[in-house]
Amino acid sequence: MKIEAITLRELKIPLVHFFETSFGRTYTRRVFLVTLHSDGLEGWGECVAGEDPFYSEEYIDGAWDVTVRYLAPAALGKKLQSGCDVPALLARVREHRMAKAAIENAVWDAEAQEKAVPLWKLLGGAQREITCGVSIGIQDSHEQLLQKIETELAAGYQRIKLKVKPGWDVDVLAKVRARWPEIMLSCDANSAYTLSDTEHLASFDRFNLLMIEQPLWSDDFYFHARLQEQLQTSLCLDEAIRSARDTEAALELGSCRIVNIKVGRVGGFSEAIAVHDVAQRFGVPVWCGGMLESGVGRSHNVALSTLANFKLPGDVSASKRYWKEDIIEPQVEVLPRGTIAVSDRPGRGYELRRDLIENLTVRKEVLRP
Ligand code: OSB
Ligand code: MG
Repeated sequence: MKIEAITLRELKIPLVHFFETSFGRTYTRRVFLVTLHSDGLEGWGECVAGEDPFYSEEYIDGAWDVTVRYLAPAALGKKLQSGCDVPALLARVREHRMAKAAIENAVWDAEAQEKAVPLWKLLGGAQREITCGVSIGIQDSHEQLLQKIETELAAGYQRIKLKVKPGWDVDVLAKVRARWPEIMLSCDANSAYTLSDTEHLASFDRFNLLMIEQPLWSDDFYFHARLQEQLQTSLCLDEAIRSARDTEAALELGSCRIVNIKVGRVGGFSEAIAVHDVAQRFGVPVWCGGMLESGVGRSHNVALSTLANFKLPGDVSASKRYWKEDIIEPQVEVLPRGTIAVSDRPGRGYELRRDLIENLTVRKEVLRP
């Protein structure tokens, strides 16, 4: 396929409920979508960068800028066979993985349509139903948190993940465990602790957590390995894993026993598959993380989660947990048993609601060779 034009779009969509992590609170998601135009086909991708460079160094306005100045010009006018060809095209630009992923994933999205196969099959998926968890942000009170957990468990979600930070951790986990001794429970610190918190983090062992996600620095493997030695609970890395090479380094060092894969964080589907394969070789399970995606990114996360080593419930939850109306049709729905059934339709398996997308668009730029 030849890339004839690329459309960038920013949508502004209010979240149904604010989302708070150790780095801040979000009420409205600025959604950055990329559309590739090729031979009458449209491939869509989502750049999952946040509004601010707090989760990682990428942020929407920076991603937009690097896409306009460098990434789109490197792709425009090129003839490609598949999504696998994209990393080489963009390799001259260092990092900016979320911006690159939006373009690469849009190529995969178009390729699946062109070949009339479901995207999940094109990626090498093997599971017809994926298991789902939820990530629950820091709340204004313990009561509100318990109420939220109750709602999500009633909806069928198989794993509850709580955001934690110093001051919102042991008391919260103790209350949740006292009420639900058996549920699959994990926590995510988004780098809120340091090695001097080792004893404190070791005290989480009594909560029988599935994992503690990214407790230490966002770029660290070595000190996570030192911490892992001191804990019974498995560590999981999110922020620190940016590539298959990172995954190999982390697993050789013993920095974690579980890996979170976010396709944006690692730069696109090709690298996400490579991360998955490395973890599989080490016998380490992976799960699909989330970045408060709109339906475009969400449908891509669903497709990725069908690969065989996605063995733990992901943060890939129903559209309605995030949005009053998602921009795809049907919405992503979670069955009462806590799974999403994967569609056999060609492509991403969800249609775009173009009128809604148009109405939500606050910025648009069309780029040509
Ligand atoms: O660390 O997994 C994270 C959201 C934004 C940034 C980072 C993270 C998250 C989530 C939400 O945990 C996952 C989701 O429901 O999309
Ligand atoms: Mg995380």
